[in-house]
Amino acid sequence: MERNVRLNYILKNYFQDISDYKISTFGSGLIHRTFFLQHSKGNFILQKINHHVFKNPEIVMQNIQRVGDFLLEKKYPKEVLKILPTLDGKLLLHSNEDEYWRCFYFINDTQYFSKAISKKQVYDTGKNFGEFLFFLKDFPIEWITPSIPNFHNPSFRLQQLENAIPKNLVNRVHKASNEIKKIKDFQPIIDHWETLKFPTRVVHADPKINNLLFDNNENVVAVIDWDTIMPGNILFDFGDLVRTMACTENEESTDFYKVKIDIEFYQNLKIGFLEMTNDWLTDLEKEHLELGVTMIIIEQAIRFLTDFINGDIYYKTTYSSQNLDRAKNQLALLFSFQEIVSS
Ligand code: GN1
Ligand code: MG
Repeated sequence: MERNVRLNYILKNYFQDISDYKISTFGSGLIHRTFFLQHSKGNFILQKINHHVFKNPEIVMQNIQRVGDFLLEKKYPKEVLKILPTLDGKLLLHSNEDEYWRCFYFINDTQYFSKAISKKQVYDTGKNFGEFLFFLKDFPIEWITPSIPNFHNPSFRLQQLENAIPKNLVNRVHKASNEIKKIKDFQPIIDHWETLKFPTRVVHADPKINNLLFDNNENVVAVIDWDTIMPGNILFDFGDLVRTMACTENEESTDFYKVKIDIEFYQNLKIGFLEMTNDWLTDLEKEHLELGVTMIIIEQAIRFLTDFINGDIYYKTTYSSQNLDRAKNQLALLFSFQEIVSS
């Protein structure tokens, strides 16, 4: 179908009148296709869900709805994602071309960043994110269905890499040999992590910097991208914040020698995060915050490298070695973090 005809078909499911609207691509997500839609009814985020990644989009939308209702009831003081249902009342549109679409109300007067810009910003982020988790602390785990099984599981991800190497589907393994070796050196730490028995909590699972909306004063207005909210280990959430907020370069940077942990940012983030979580995290969790950071960074490096070896089937790319570069970037960040924690 031609682009406009197709968009009109999608929009007709959401609005009676589609004679006048503006639409443009939006954001920097690596999974879905995201659009900013301006319509007389308001501003919206229209998204085509990647259903190869999220194999059950209905579950994703149901989770989001339940989390939103819960946060509203608890009087969570920040913005809550609000779904615009289709005209016939559905949270999700399954199109005649087997695509899955959804629409959210746009949160106006906000901005997002791909790299933190100030100590205040990272402190606030730690605190606000801690607050988000605090408000979800009593969310009944059985109300939510994991949208991606084994999403944060470094051993499982390492196994996926091990499986991809002998297949060598697109003949790229030789280009990744240094990174494969560096990753395999982490096997003992990953094995140790597996032996630790952390509590299962409701977590966000993708709290990277560009999943936070800020106002013009750098205050967090909303935690967005709730697709992966699921039962899990809170240390991955803390780790992902550090991975993306306390770094000197964003995850797309290819100036690998510049990719480092900013110690002051890291400390500020941790102070903010603990302000909201210290009272209710277990000692085991608090003792392993740093290991959580190591685990999420190594896991992210593994995921990018595996996708490079498999031929870029998971993450969006714009050039052929991008996933390899992303893995290199994450490994540089990991080594910088290790230097900090061992000094
Ligand atoms: C993906 O779609 P986006 O950019 O929010 C990924 C995260 C990764 C991230 C790396 C469902 O998130 O796990 O950390 O890319 N989400 C999924 O930037 O795989
Ligand atoms: Mg995401």
